[in-house]
Amino acid sequence: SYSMASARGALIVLEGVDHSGKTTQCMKLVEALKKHGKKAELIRFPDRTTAIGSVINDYLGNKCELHDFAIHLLFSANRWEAVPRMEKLLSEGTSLIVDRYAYSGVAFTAAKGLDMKRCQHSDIGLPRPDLVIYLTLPPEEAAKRSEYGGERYEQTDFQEKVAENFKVLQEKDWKIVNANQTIEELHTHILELAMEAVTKSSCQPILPLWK
Ligand code: NYM
Repeated sequence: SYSMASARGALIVLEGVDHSGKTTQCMKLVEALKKHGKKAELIRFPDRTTAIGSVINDYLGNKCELHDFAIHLLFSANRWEAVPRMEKLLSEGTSLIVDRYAYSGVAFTAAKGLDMKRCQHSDIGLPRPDLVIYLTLPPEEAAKRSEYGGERYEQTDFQEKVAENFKVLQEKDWKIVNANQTIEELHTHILELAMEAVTKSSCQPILPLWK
């Protein structure tokens, strides 16, 4: 008998500077995809629930200091430890909506002055997203949004450097979306892009990132 490969899920990443609305949009997107009969799950990086994630959480909360490259590698390891679960879910047909990925990893560490290529190295070979949605927002606009300045990295000048780095990492297939619109307007646009990606990627192989 023939075994038909069943449709895999899509790997969809939302990126953007802090307070661009990624988390809200990721949660709404998962719910909407489910309503449309698609299997979908939310994944966020850093995943603070693991042992590595708890060190990252302490670092972000200024409870400990780490060498810039050491914390960079922990953020990267926090993605690698999720890969087996991600691959399993994707192969079972569940689409993954990912709140930040390797692009945040590189954009934030490189904003401290580390070489961008060197920063990319530890994430080479991760599952490559089928779709990257990049939310843009002027940093001054982001700063107006709630609770800015709580964690490490939450300063306008640093966020400007991060935004510049995202531009360097940007690939031609990224969807750049202006986050300065209502939550519902933004959601409608993102859902449309995601539905398209779910359909398109279902019979395509998962490629390695940055290879
Ligand atoms: N961040 C996030 C990094 O510096 N490197 C990474 O690899 C990732 C995934 O962590 N300011 C930074 C960006 C944020 C901070 O993320 C916490 P969030 O999405 O606010 O929990």
